[in-house]
Order: sequence, then structure tokens, then C-alpha cells
Amino acid sequence: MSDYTQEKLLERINKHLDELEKLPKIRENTSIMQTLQEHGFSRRDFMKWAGGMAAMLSLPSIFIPSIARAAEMADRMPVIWLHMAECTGCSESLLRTDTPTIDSLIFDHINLEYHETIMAASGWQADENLESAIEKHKGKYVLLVEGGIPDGDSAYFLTVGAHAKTGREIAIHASENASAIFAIGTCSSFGGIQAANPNPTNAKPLHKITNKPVINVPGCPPSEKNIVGNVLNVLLFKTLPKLDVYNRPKWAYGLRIHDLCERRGHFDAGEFVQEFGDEGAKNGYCLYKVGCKGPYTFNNCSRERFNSHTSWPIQAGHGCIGCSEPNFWDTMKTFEEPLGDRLFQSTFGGLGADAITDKIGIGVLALTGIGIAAHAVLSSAVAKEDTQERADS
Ligand code: FSX
Ligand code: SF4
Ligand code: F3S
Repeated sequence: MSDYTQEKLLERINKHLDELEKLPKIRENTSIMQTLQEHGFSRRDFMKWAGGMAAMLSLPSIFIPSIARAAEMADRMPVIWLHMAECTGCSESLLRTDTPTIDSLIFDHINLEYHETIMAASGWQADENLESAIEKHKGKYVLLVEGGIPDGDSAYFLTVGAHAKTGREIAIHASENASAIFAIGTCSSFGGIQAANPNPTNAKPLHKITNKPVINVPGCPPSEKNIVGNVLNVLLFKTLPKLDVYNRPKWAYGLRIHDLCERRGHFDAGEFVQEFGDEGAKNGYCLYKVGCKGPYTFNNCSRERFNSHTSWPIQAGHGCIGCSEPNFWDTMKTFEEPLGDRLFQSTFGGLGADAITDKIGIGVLALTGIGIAAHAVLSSAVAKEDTQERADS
């Protein structure tokens, strides 16, 4: 980014934040800094967090003060969060932490007008709250939707609230006047487990239900970083981020899990876990042969991890199951076996190939898949020979 572009961008962000500052705060007597301090975080921790966010959003460090300012003003941005057919894991990913993280506290700080898991209202009152939030913040609220949405004759498999409206009706209605729409989680982005074969409820992703633009934030569940990062992105830029072919923000889903995996050195050296619990597993070897789908999965888990950077699936000892890819329940199975040459048979839709923006053709990625499988076989053979030679000498 040239200095000129940086300055122009900063100017635009600050102008937008100045406008936001004029809007009323939802809670007069508190601030994000106060909340953070009550939970033991210092200003320094907060600025460190803002620095991490800048790096995650690929912004240079001069943007850090604006990121902190945007987070401080998150309580001016109305947010409506809807639940469709799902397990609530996406919300839990953000909210269910033993010790609140800065991300979860910032999420608490936003002007969350409606969220079925954490709001006090129920029944008629809840329906009314949703309606009045949509009406009051027309054109200004950010809509986050979690879950797949039963469609057509099956729409009645999901009804919500005292008026028993279908999830489909509610999602369409709430999308009409939203300023930005995010599909949170793989279910809302691509259909997820509900839409897995044979999809008995005819569940669809949000973008097939509404005709408004939808930004997909997949993962089953997505990390708290990717959820908060997207909210922050709207606060900062007020425009859509750069997206890949599946409408996923490129700052989060631009690289494969395999590209930055901590076990990658073992993959390249042909050192594989052959079965769970073996010596290779104890040594932290690559999990490809026990089914890791990291080479076919676009997400930032290997860089950002979960729970304030504590851990992530591969660090915990299980391969990636490809949970942020379309149709992964069908295309990435069997989870504990490598895909190998099955890539050529029926899984093109599930590869997550960013054919246009990354200039990688799906065919090339499929070949990469074969290359990966072949590498796993050949490099282990070489590693075995090496070991044999060492043993013989
Ligand atoms: Fe669950 Fe969200 Fe998976 Fe789906 O997550 S964690 S089934 S993506 O919609 O609640
Ligand atoms: Fe990591 Fe999986 Fe790639 Fe192995 S195959 S290096 S465990 S992402
Ligand atoms: Fe999902 Fe793989 Fe990350 S399973 S959580 S995309 S490591």
C-alpha cells in the first residue's frame, strides 16, 4: 500500500468514525476501556489486541489507533443476530469462554439489539423486539445470521417465535433493510450439516434465500477472531472487503490451512502419523494420513487459532476436517482418511479453490491434491529408506 493510499484510506476511516461518534451510545455510563479494566485488561493489552487485528486485516501499523477507536465505538452500531437451523456453536465460539477474551468483551460492547441465545425476552416480547429493532435501525443495522434455512415446501421445518414465522420469512424480512449482511458459520454460508446429503429439510445457505449481497464467514464454528474481525471491518471501512469466489473475506480465507501449519515441516520431510496414538503422533508429525484436509481448506486457523490464540484442531492432535469449505460433510469425508485420488471423482465443489482471485484453476488444485497424496506416499518411502539405511550402516 503506497503512503498516498494509506493516507486516503485513513482519512476515509476517520471521517466515518467521526460520523459514528455523533450517534448515541447505548450505555451512557460505561466504555469499552472500563469494561476491559474490570476484567483485568490494561490499555496496553487493548492496543496489543488492536495491533493483532491490524495484522490480521493486513493493515499497516498506522491503522492501529483507528482500530482501537472503532472498537471503542462498537456500541453505536446496531447488530441483529438471527438463529436458523444450527447448533449455536457459532455463538458459543464467541461467548462461551472461561475467561472473557478481548474479542468476546468487544462483542459484548456492540449494540446487540437481538440475539436469541443471550437476550432476556421470549415469546411475543421477543418477536416484538425484533420488529422494533428492524424498524428503529432501518438501513443502519448489521445483520448476522447463523444456521441453514429450510426452503420451499420444507420451510415449515423451521419456525421461530410466538407467531411461528418460518426462518425463511424472518431472514428475508431482516435482510431487506440491513446495511451489511454476514452469514456466520458454514451452515449459513453453505448449508452446513442440515444441507448434507440427503438434506431432509431442503436447507439452503442465506445467499440462496435473500437477494441481497451476503458475506460468508464459514467454519463450524468460525473463530471468534473471524467474527469480531468482520464486525470491525464494517466499522472501519463501511464497504465490502475483498472476497474470494465463495464470498469469503480474503483477509481471513485467503490461504490454505496447510500453508501456515506448524506441522508442515514434517509433511515436507515425509514424517506422518500413521495411526492415532503412535510414536509419530507423540512427536507431532503431520496428520495427512489420518485424514487432515488442511491442504484443501481455506481458513486462517493455523495463524489465528481459537480461544485467544490458545490452540486449534491440528495443535490438539486431530486433522483439519475442512469445516470452512462448501459441502464439507459430504465432500471431505471420511474425516480420518486421506482424500487421495478421490479428489478426481466428485469433490470439485468442495475444494475451496479460489480459481479467479488466486489464479489457481480447480483442475490445478485437484492436481495439487494428487501431488499431495503422491508426496505423502513418496516422501514416506524415502523417509523409510533413509531410516533403513541409517539402521544398516
Ligand atoms: Fe453449529 Fe453455527 Fe456448525 Fe452451523 O455453527 S458450529 S452447526 S456452522 O451454524 O451453530
Ligand atoms: Fe498440517 Fe494437515 Fe498440512 Fe499436515 S496435511 S502439514 S497436519 S495442514
Ligand atoms: Fe475447521 Fe480446519 Fe480450522 S476443521 S476449525 S478449518 S483447522
